[in-house]
Formats: sequence, C-alpha cells, structure tokens
Amino acid sequence: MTEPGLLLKGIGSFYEVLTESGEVVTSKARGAFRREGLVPTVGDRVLIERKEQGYAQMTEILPRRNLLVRPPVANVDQLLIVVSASAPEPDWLLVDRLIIAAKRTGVDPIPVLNKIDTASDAIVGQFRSEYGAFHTLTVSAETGEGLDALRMQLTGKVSCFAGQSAVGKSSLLNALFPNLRLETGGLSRKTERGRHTTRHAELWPFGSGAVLDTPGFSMFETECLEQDELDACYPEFADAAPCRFPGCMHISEPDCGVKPLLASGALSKGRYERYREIALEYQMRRKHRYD
Ligand SMILES: Nc1nc2c(ncn2[C@@H]2O[C@H](COP(=O)(O)OP(=O)(O)OP(=O)(O)O)[C@@H](O)[C@H]2O)c(=O)[nH]1
Ligand SMILES: [Mg+2]
Ligand SMILES: [Zn+2]
Repeated sequence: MTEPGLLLKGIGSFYEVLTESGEVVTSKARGAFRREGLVPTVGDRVLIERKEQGYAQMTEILPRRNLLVRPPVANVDQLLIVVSASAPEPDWLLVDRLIIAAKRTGVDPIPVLNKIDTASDAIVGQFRSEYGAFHTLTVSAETGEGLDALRMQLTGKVSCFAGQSAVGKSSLLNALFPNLRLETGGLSRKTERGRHTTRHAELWPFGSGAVLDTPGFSMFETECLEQDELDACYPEFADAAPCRFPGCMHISEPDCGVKPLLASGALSKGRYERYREIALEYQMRRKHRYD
C-alpha cells in the first residue's frame, strides 16, 4: 500500500518524508529513479511504501508544479518577500522584481513588512499603498506582533522567504522554529553560506505544509518577457480598460488603459515608476534577444 507524502530533506540516499498523518518517515528511493534521470527534490510530493522490515521505499515522484533553483525546491506555493520598516531602507525595486520572478514561477508573492516595532506610520502607509493589490503581512520578529497571522499564512503550504540582507528573514524563521537557530545580525551572510554549502536546504514541517529553512532566495528572471507576460505579473492592471494598441507598454502610447489607474489610486505612483524601469528593461532584452 502506498501513501502520499512531502519530501522534507535528503541525506545521502535517504529521504525524510512527511506523511498526511504528520509522521516523518525515512525512505529510500527506488533505484529506477536514477536510471530515469529523476532526482528526488525537497518539496516533492511523493508516494512511499512502508515495509514490514527496514526502510520505507519511495516509489514515485508526482509531477511537479514548479521547481526553484539555488537551492533546489519543488512545488513552492508562496514566496514571502520581506522588507524592513526601518534599516535597511526598503529596496522596492527588488520587491517588484521578486514579485515578477515568483509569478512567472507559479508562486504566490506575499510582501511582508518586518520590524513594525520600529515603524513610522509613514512607512506602514507606504507599504500598504504600494502593495494593496497583494495579500500582505506586517510583522515583528522582535516583539512577535503579527506572527499569528504569518503562521496562518504558512499553514498547509510550502513557503520560502526572500529579501535583501538584514531585513530579518532569519529572525522570522527563528521566531517560527526555535530549534532552527539560524544566525542573525545581517552579517550572517558569509557563515550562513558556508554552512549551507555543506548541507542541502530542508523543509521544516508546519501544519500540513512546510517552510524552507534557507532564506535569501535568488531566483531572478533572466528570460525575456513579452509585454503581455509582464502585464500578467501586475494584479493592479487587471482593472484597467483595454489599451488601444496591442502590446501597449503603458508609457507614452495614446488611449492607454493602465495610466488612468494612477489617477484613481488603483496603481501607486511608486509601483508605476518602477514598472516603467522594468518594462523598458524587458523591451531592451526583447530587442537583443537574437544577438
Ligand atoms: N527591531 C527589530 N529588529 C529586528 C527584527 N527582525 C530582525 N531584526 C534585527 O535585524 C537584524 C538582521 O536580522 P537577520 O534576521 O539576520 O536578517 P536577514 O534577513 O536574515 O539577513 P541576511 O541573512 O544577511 O540576509 C538583526 O540584528 C535582528 O536582530 C524586528 O522585527 N524588529
Ligand atoms: Mg539571514
Ligand atoms: Zn497601456
């Protein structure tokens, strides 16, 4: 009898699989995986078969919804994109780029404002107006404020954290998983990287879901996006009236449906200004696509 599970972690040729009953079962991969070129990956939904004696066997890797690289993790549901309410000053352009990368990978982006214990009203207001089209969270790893809502958001899903250095990704992971004991301080870069080269990333079970223990995802888009593909990464644009020209970049074209969203407030000025920068970049890439 096989049962479904979530691959949390690989150690050599053994894999830890979280079953639906919440049990973690150490399993060996079927030898045929290697011949078939299949690499069991953290986040994989798998089938295992328990044995009367010895280890359970992983008999099947179910089709993946997506696969992130560096570190490899499959079937990611959501990316928590962390920014700090105080130092370091938010890099909104990075947030917007991570949103695009997530959406293109089929991952839900969730902007998270951390360090709200140090926040001014202005920064909270700005964050809310910039990302009003998204599901957002405001939290403090320090005081624990907002962590219940974060926990609810994580339950039943496979989640990863991303964001610039020192925004508090490791602090948030530590607050959620006290046993994790990640180094914090923002200067942890080097040591964390050093440590992570000696072991693979692993998922920490959370409810029926799990959270990747490695913050600082870099999953940058290098592919060439068509204008309509870029449009699809901006939920704000969904309310726009159709533009007169197909492939409208919403910059200087007449009868553009997107630009009126600025006046109505459905699209923030900051989001639009950064959008222009990003759109022009993709236009440039499309031009040089075959160089
Ligand atoms: N006041 C306050 N400080 C925080 C909060 N969260 C984290 N910090 C501090 O911010 C600094 C950086 O936190 P880290 O958790 O190391 O940040 P990081 O995002 O993991 O940084 P890298 O590993 O370099 O990417 C540390 O000194 C933390 O104590 C918070 O909610 N409030
Ligand atoms: Mg860290
Ligand atoms: Zn337009």
